[in-house]
Order: sequence, then structure tokens, then C-alpha cells
Amino acid sequence: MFMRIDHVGIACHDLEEKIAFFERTFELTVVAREVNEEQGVKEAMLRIADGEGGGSYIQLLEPLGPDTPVGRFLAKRGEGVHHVAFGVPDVEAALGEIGGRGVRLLDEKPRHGSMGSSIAFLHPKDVGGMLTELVQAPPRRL
Ligand code: MC0
Repeated sequence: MFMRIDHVGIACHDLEEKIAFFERTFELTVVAREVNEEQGVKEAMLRIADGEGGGSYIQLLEPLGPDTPVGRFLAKRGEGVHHVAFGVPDVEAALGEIGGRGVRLLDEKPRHGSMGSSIAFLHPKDVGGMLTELVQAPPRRL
């Protein structure tokens, strides 16, 4: 079901400051930036590697406000790993299979994710405390 780790999402207070740190320290490059109003975030994707089914990335996330998933996470836990996202070939099919195995779905239907992907989240309490995202990359994405 999982083809790769698509990205690790990291919550931060200051996106520009954190991008500069990752570029300077790990020699990574930002390949996409987006404001996702529905998810309440401003985000940047830094490419780690390319693969057949899609790439893998570090995703830096700054909340658009305190009353958003990442805003609440920062207030409660501070900066750090917010979620892990796994690449799947078909997010809707994966949701059906995983939901059928008793895991609570935070999204019944896929939503818009970074770089044109379709995404859906699973409840962290049902996945060992890890907020888990499913990602279906668009066909052309590297
Ligand atoms: C909350 N909890 C987490 C967590 N966030 N555990 C692990 N990782 C996280 N990121 C825990 C809390 O500590 C709490 O446990 C319980 O889950 C309920 O959380 P809450 O305090 O009630 O907080 P809420 O109301 O913010 O809800 C958490 C929930 C929410 C995960 C349901 O954040 C959500 O629906 N997230 C999915 C959407 C999302 O995160 N979007 C932003 C990234 P205790 O033990 O205290 O009860 S968007 C994105 O990443 C896009 C752009 C993309 O990848 O393309």
C-alpha cells in the first residue's frame, strides 16, 4: 500500500527562518511553496530525492493562525515533527481499505495537498501517536 515516505511535515513559527536553516545546514532546495487556506498553512517543500512513484521531501509548515491544526500543535507541543506522509497509488482506495481496518479517517474524501497532490489524514491516536497523511502524487510529478 505504501510506496515511499513522501514527506515529513515539520511545524515551525517562522517559515523563512526555517527554510534558511534547512538550506544552509543540509544543502536542500525549496522546490515548491504554497498557501493552503483549507489546511490553514503556509508551506514549503524541500526535495530530498526523486523516485519512480514520486519524490520525497521535507515539508516546512507555518500556521496561518492559532486556530488551525498546526497553530494548535505549536501552542501545545512547540516546533517539531507534525506528521509523516506516505505515498500511495490511489488515496481513495487506501482510505477505504484503512478505514475498513478500524482506523479513524480525518478526511473521508481526498483534499488538495502540496504540488497538486491528493491527500487525506488518519487520526494520530489510531496510528501510535503519529499524525499520518496519505499522498497520491499527480501523474507528472517527479
Ligand atoms: C494533535 N495530536 C497529535 C497531533 N495533533 N498527535 C500527533 N501528531 C499531531 N500532529 C493529538 C493531541 O495531542 C491530542 O491528544 C489529540 O491528538 C487530539 O488533538 P487536539 O488537541 O484535540 O487537537 P486538534 O483539535 O487540532 O485535532 C488534532 C487533529 C487535527 C490531528 C485531529 O490537527 C487534524 O485534523 N489534522 C489533519 C489536518 C492537518 O493537520 N493539516 C495541517 C497540515 P491528547 O492525548 O492530548 O488527547 S496540511 C498539509 O500537510 C498539506 C498542506 C500537505 O501535506 O500537502
